[in-house]
Amino acid sequence: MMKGRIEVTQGDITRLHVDAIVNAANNTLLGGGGVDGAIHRAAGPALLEECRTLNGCATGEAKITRGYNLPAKWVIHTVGPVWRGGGNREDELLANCYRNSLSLAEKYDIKTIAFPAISTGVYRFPVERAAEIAVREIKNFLERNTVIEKVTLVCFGEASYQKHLAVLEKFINQ
Ligand code: AR6
Repeated sequence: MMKGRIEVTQGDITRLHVDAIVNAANNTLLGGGGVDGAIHRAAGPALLEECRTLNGCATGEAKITRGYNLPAKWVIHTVGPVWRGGGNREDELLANCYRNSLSLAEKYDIKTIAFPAISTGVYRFPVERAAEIAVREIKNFLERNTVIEKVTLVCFGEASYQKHLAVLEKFINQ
């Protein structure tokens, strides 16, 4: 049953005491702005050192590192698509980010995981459309998986939070 295992919250993902947080990274995995910058700052320089050994990450794929100084034990780094109008496989690539991150979490026996709103910042993916993809993919995954107990979608700012909440309610009620 999916209900109760997926939640939407508002705040700073780097503060969460969960088994893993997901990073909305870029193809280099060598840091950047937004949530990526915040995660690297909070984790400390050892995170970048480990990231250097990973040889980057393709869009839609995911790689895992330790969390270092973060309260989270693991960081799952995924790379969302840059929004280029919607006709360049953006939806499919964003769905892959959620699916591949959750598969990796399952392999590492991760029970609680938090996602930021991947691609909806610097990469300009429309928030509502991204939220629909996120909730659909998480729901589909949780219906088949029994290891992951809780998935949190962490929104930055009230506008993003309200949009995600509306999408989650729609999915739960259908
Ligand atoms: N906690 C939770 N969410 C956050 C936080 C935080 N501390 N900080 C920002 N967000 P973005 P993208 C939200 O731009 O669009 C980086 O430079 C933010 O408000 O971080 O996937 C990478 O290196 C937005 O809702 O990621 C890449 O180059 C969401 O996180 C590029 O940005 C994602 O925004 C990736 O762009």
